[in-house]
Amino acid sequence: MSSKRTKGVTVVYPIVYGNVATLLPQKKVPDSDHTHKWTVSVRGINGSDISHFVKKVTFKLHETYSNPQRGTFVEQPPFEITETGWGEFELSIKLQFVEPGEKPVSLYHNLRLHPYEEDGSISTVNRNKPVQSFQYDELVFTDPSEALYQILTQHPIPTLPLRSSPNMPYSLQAEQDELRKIDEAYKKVQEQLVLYKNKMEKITKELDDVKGNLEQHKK
Ligand code: SLL
Repeated sequence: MSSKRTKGVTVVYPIVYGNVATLLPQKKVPDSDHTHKWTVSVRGINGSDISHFVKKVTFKLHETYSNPQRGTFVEQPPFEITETGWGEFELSIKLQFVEPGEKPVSLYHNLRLHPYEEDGSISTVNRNKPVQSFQYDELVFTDPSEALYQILTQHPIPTLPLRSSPNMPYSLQAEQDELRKIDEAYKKVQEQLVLYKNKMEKITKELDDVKGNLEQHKK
């Protein structure tokens, strides 16, 4: 493969990674305290195959998993692993590309097993329903090698639809909404900062006044 780099070119490939989890029927795994079955996966949006440019995906699990499972790698699509367990943890997903010169990319995912309510409590009503936790991300290849550029552009790169639908929550509209929310939250934080700064200035002034009065009394 040619490792010559294509200068000034950026290829963006949208992906989705995360997990689904289901509650295990009790006593499903003999002699174990495992409560859930889960699958972690990474693929292109719309479930598209990424194996034309991804060579290997390594899933690194929590240290409570025994050694063989802890660093499981997959070299064929689908890039996913299924395990059972009892707890949630952050796992890493390392992507290596078909072009060895291209730096691997590590993604981090909080494995979710429980159906959480808005307030953070675990929903008892939805306890038996499968839980899903996925996130959208973009692989950004800046100045990729010529070979990788060829591979990436010879296959269709999925694009975000304009609007979300029940089985496709990611869209340009959702991206805009998210950006707007971040912007609003940023503004709110700035406003709060000004408020607190003013409050602090007032309190410092009051404190100085009290100190001044105290000095006057001492004299
Ligand atoms: C917790 N901080 O306490 C987390 C750690 C680890 C989950 C969760 C191991 C399974 C096995 C397993 O499920 N680990 O022993 O094979 O919730």
